[in-house]
Amino acid sequence: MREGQAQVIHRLDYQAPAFWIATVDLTFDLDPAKTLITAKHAVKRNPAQAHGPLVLLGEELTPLRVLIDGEPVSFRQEGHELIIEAPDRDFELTLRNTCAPEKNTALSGLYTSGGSFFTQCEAEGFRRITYFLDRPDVMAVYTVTLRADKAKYPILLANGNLLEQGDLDGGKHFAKWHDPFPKPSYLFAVVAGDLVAREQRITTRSGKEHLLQVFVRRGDLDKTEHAMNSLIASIIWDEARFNLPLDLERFMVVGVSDFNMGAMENKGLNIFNTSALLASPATATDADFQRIEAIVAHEYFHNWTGNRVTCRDWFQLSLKEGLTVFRDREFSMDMAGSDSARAVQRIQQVRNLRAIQFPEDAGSMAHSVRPDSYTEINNFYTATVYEKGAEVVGMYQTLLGREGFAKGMALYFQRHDGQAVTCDDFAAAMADANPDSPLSTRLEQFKRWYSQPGTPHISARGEYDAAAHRYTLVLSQRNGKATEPQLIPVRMGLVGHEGQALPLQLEGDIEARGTETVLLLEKAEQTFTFINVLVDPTPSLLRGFSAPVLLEDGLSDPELLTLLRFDSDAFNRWEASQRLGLKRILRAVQGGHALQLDHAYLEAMRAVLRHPQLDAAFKAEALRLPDAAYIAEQLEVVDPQAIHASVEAAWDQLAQALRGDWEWAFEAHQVKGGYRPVAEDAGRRALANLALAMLVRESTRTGEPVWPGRAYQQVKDANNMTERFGALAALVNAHAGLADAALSHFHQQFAHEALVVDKWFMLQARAPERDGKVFERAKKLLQHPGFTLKNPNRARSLLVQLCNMNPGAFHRADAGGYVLWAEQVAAMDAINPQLAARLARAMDRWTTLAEPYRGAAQVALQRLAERSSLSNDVREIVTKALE
Ligand code: 0A1
Ligand code: ZN
Repeated sequence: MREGQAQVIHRLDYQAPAFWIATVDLTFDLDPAKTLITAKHAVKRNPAQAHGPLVLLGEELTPLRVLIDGEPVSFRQEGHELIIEAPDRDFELTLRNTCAPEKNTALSGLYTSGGSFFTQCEAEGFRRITYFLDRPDVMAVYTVTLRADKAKYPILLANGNLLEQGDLDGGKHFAKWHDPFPKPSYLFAVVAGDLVAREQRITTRSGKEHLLQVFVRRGDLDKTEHAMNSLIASIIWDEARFNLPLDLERFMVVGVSDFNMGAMENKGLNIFNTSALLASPATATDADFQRIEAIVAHEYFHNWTGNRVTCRDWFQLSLKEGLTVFRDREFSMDMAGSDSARAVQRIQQVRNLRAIQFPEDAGSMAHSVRPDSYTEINNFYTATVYEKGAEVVGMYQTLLGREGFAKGMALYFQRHDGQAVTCDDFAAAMADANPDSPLSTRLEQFKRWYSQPGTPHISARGEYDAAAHRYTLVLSQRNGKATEPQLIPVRMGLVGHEGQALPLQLEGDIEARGTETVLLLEKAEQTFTFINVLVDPTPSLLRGFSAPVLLEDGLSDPELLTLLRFDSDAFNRWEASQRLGLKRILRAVQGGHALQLDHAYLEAMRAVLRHPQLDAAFKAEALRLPDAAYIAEQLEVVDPQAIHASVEAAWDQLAQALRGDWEWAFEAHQVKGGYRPVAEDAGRRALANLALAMLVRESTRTGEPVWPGRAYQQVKDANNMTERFGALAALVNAHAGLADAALSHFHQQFAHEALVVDKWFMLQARAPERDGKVFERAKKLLQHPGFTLKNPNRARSLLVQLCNMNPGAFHRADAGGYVLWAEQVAAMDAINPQLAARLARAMDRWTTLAEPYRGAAQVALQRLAERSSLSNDVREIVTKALE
């Protein structure tokens, strides 16, 4: 638990540090119970502040000695501060302290996992290793010596290059590492343990040789090939696309099973959650393979966007995160290959944005991409900073074009390599590199994307004047959380009845714009008049989701069906499918009646499924119904059970009406031959899995045994995890009679594969609720011998899946979900505050709930808030929820 009162930190209070630390020399005597750290720092005063003590930060540390230029000096501790009387000149500071890695269940700082040592220093973990100016604008060159028992910890790693290693007395050994690049403390890392490595030597474009290593526990080496391939592909891509080479002789990646996030970009020594690193066809699904490729790339790309150029302060987090997510998305799209596969990636990004970031931006934790204040920075590793931040970077590219964007990147590195900078610096580089672009004259307005929270609502109304051949489009924007209009790039086209892409000519323009253009919506309301429009068009707006907004264009069903059939933009074709489904679900929920899908909708979905040209992956996305969280965002008062009932009814009816088509789809999309994690095969498996889910659902409803039997057989016989897990999910999600038998078979088969057991928990916690059975089962699983709050992956698989991702099971009229939530947040908070705070966010949107949920949620929140022992992390979330 934290000492002292939690402070609110404000962006505008930023001040440069009073001291700089140029070099850091650290020695670790590693022992799980008590590790001794000796630090030598070259400290310089910031000339702007010539006097005063040196104030270092430290948490959960025991200080032993403080020396200045070799002489003991007096110091005092106040809360987390170590206050040292310091001379008015440069000096060498020596510190000695201890910490207790095996007691560190928060997984921030130095901790043990599976008998090895790991560190996690972002955002403020370095201060849990030694006293330091633990802030990202203090950049130092590090030299690190690790000493440890040789038999228990044969591998000793730190950032940079290995200078020396050798044996010591008493069965110990040492390794000395030096990282030539100045870095902030949050990028520091060490690893020590009994690990094995997959190695690969590569030569990059410049002719330089590099050693790539992926370290994992013995037994996991056969699951590292995909990560290594992804790393090599990332290195090649960043050099080709952005001219950014690998700057290190050695690049190491390490897997750890206890980790709070996906992975961490420590300079030259990336540390990964095993769930974001290990994959084999037998244990990982297509989605896992894809996620691993993206995360390996993400961490690698941070080497430039984050490490070579870092953040001045934590308010600038999106400077590195939004940009790096943008870069990993571009990479994944290039890796996916075909236009259709790229569109599917975009669809998945947007689905995720809408299900997670939109609710965040409308809820109690709403904040801008560059927040103005925080209490606990760990709470700001959010979908807004990452995903909306990436959308903002994507809008630069939309406004500047790919080449203009690349020029902006080049200028950014030319100006800021080796510096700690701000989002304003990035924006300035983009604009200055493109002086003639629409961005440079509107930069201040564009920057509102960084400062204003909330999702802008765009409303669009079109009118066709047949006599004058004019089409008038009125676009307006409003944002309940912000006051100033934002600069919104609207990529669009006009589609004729037969699907023709109509030529676009705006009144007042000298040149025609082809069949697709980007309109700039910069005012609260703006009118765009297209001339020479020969037929009544259907507008296709926001193609590729060109801005992170909610669009209300009032399109009729026939218009949506036109777009679904003909739009040249695959994203908007998908969007039309979603809108058709969404409308029907909302009508039922708002009207308070049972959902009944109509013939036109069902036939449209059948046509998508049977379409001779569309790719399987696209079909699987178009046939999926919108997520409950996104549906809820369309409503002012949310009844989670009404949404759940409508969505379930829609699935039932799709399963029933298209039964013969699902059978065809299942048979026609079987992938022959060995497993390959490539987009085309993955698309076929995705559609076959959806078809199987529909068939098992329909058979379970009618009591017919064939498809559940086939699914059960597939759980037993599949030669890859995607098909095996797809079949298991089909049975569990349909509440089929064979689900239990399939679950035990699966558990038995994979009992020793922790990541697969996580899937087993997750599936049960996330199944669509029916008669309270899912909730009851999840509650029972809390007592399962394999369950623990100490392993973040396991805890998330059950609790986050249930509370944050399964509204139908979580929101109960008897308040049971909220009671369980409050208990588990409190229990987890005593172990791992960061993780507890994630779970606490299940209540972000409680104020929009209908009764009796709203009242019960408030009571649960208040009860939790009354506890005196809450961490800053959970306290901030709960306080904001109750504000
Ligand atoms: N910078 C990492 C994410 C990360 C953040 C915090 C962590 O520990 C609290 C760990 C990882 C990334 O973007 O990949
Ligand atoms: Zn990142």
